[in-house]
Amino acid sequence: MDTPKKRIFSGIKPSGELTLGSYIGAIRNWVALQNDYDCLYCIVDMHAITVRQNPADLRRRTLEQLAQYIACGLDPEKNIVYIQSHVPAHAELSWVLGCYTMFGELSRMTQFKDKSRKNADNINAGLFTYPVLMAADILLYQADLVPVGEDQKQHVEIARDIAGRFNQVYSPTFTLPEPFIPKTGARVMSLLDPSSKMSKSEQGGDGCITLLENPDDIMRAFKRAVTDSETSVRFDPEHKPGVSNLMTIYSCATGKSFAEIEAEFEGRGYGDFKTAVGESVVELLRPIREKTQELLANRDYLESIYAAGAERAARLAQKTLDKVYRKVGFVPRARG
Ligand code: ATP
Ligand code: LTN
Repeated sequence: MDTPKKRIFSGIKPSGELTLGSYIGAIRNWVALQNDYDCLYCIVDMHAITVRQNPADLRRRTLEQLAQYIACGLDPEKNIVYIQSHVPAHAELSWVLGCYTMFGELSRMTQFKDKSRKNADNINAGLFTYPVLMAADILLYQADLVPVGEDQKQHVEIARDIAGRFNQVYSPTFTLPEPFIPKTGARVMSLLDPSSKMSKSEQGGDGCITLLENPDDIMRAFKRAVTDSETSVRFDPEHKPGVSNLMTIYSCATGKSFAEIEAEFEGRGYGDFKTAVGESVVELLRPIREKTQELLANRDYLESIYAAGAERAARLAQKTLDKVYRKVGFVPRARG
C-alpha cells in the first residue's frame, strides 16, 4: 500500500505586490513540491490587516495574488488554493490556541518587534497575536512541512511549541510542523540596501522588484543595484552582500551554480554582470506577468478556483476543530 503523502501548508499576505523575494523564497518552492506532497496554499488576508490596508487595494491584491499563484505554476487541481477569510475555522482555532500561548513567548517574536518599530502608531493586538493565527493556519490541516523563507522560521517554531503544549495537556491532537527553508534564496535582499530583506510592504524605488514589473523598470533596478568597490564577482555574503545577493538571484533565475557564475564573469566588470542578472530576471518574470494578466481578465474562473478551494479546505479544517473543541470541553452543538 502507498504511504500517504505528507501535508504541506503555506501562505502569503496580500499586503503588497508580490516580489522577486516572495517568488524565490516561497512560491518557487511551492511549485516544486506540488507533485510529491498534499499541499494547501493560502492567501492570508486576515494576517494582512494587522497593518492598516486600503480596502479596495486589499481586495484587488487578493485576487491578483490568486492569479499570480497560478501563473507561477501552482496547479489549482493538484493543490488546495484558497483565501483565509473564507474558512472561519482559522479564526476559531486561533482563539483556542491563544489560550495556550504565553505573553512572554509572543513578546520575543522578531517580526512583532520589527513591525512595531515600523508601525509605531498602530501596535495593535492582532500584530501581537499574529503568530497564533499563523499556528492555527498550520495546525488546522495537520501540516508536516511549512515551506517559507528564513524570516518565518521563528513563527513555525512557535506553532510547533503551541502544538506540543496542547498535545501534552490533552492527548496527541496536532502534527508537529517543521519549517522547510530553501538552500538558495531563503532571504533575497533589497537591491539598494543589501542589509535589509526585499519586502513587499516597503515598495517604491528600485530596491524591490515586483512580479508584474515591466522589463525596462527591471533592467533599470538591476543597473542601479548596490555592489561594492571591488570588481570581482564572488560569493561572500558577509563582505560582498550586494554582489552575493545578485548571484543568488541569478542562480535562481538560470539554475547556474555559484562556481559557474564566478567563472562566467571572471575578468569582466560589474556592469556586464548586472545586465546579465537583469535580463535573466526579465525572462523569468515575463511568462508569469503575461499569464497573470490573462487570468485576471477571467474573473469567473478565479472565483471558481477560490470557491472550490475554500470548500475543500473547510472540510479538512472542521475535522481538526471538532476534535479540539471536544478535547477542551465544549458541549457539542445540538444536531438538527
Ligand atoms: P510584508 O512586507 O508585508 O511583511 P513580505 O514581503 O515580508 O511582506 P510575506 O508575506 O511576509 O512577504 O512573505 C511571504 C513568503 O515569502 C514567506 O514565506 C517569506 O518567508 C517569503 N519571503 C518574503 N520576502 C522574502 C525575501 N526577500 N527573501 C526570501 N523569502 C522571502
Ligand atoms: N507569516 C507569514 C505568512 C503566513 C504563513 C502562514 C506562512 C501566515 N500564515 C502559515 C506559512 C504558514 C509571512 O509573513 N510571510
